[in-house]
Amino acid sequence: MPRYGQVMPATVKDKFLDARRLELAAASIKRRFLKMYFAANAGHVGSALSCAEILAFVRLGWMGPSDDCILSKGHAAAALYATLAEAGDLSADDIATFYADGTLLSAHPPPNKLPGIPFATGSLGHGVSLATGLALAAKLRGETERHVFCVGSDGELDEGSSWEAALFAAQNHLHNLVWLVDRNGIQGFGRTEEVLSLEPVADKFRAFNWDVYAADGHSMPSLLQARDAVMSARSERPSVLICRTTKGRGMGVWADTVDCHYRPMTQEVFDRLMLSVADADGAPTVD
Ligand SMILES: Cc1ncc(C[n+]2csc(CCOP(=O)(O)OP(=O)(O)O)c2C)c(N)n1
Repeated sequence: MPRYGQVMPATVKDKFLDARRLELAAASIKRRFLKMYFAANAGHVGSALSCAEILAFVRLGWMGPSDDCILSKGHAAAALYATLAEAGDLSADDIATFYADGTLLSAHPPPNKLPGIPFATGSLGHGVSLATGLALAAKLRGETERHVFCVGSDGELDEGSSWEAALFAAQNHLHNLVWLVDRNGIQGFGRTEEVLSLEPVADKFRAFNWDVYAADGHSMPSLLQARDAVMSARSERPSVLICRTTKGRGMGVWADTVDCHYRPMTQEVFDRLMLSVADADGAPTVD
């Protein structure tokens, strides 16, 4: 199994895949992690389905070889492992160890053991601090081309540490930092707006001196449009991309519910989801 820092062979790691190829990559990533979750009889499927396109887009459609990406919502680890497999950084044998005794592919990403995963994540509210540190280091070293991405959740915006990092990043003009928020509107025990209201979240980020962008987090054309807007802005501010998503997209009655956070898939739900991403010639059509 490769360790972080080694040079890996790439299969689909061409920089800036176009929308169609990214859609196919996202469908393949979903097939991979659905099988992983089903074999492990594990939960967090809805969280992974929420950010599958975002992860595929960042890692296969935006990141360059010297960039970093932190999955702050570490409970969606299987989506990250599947994305790394899609990029050729993990093998099918690696993937088969998900959740097994002694595996490196644990329920939450382990620190500095796998390619593309420099830190452990899963304790919510810390990923963006880690990303902010990497972005500051890159800036201090004069690595002007290097970007740092953080894929986070909306629930972890309840954590004060998220907003401390936001203040710090703006203060230090970390224009090389891009935070993608998976805005599915659901957190551990209910809807975000009922548990601890975030809206108007875009205005909050603006007040913290961030550049704010919005996208449909399941649409590659929308995400690519946002990427181009960020890259052409030439701003001194960090960027946040608020991605509207559906938690558990495609899970039938469990979609957009707290249930899809915890429940392992039944055979019926697994079959339905696999069918929805089965057509290798078509974009996933799960609504
Ligand atoms: C600091 C911290 N508190 C609690 C948890 C337990 N936990 C795991 S996932 C989750 C909430 C999931 O909601 P969200 O963060 O919005 O993620 P998503 O809906 O995108 O899966 C919680 C509370 C945690 N991982 N870290």
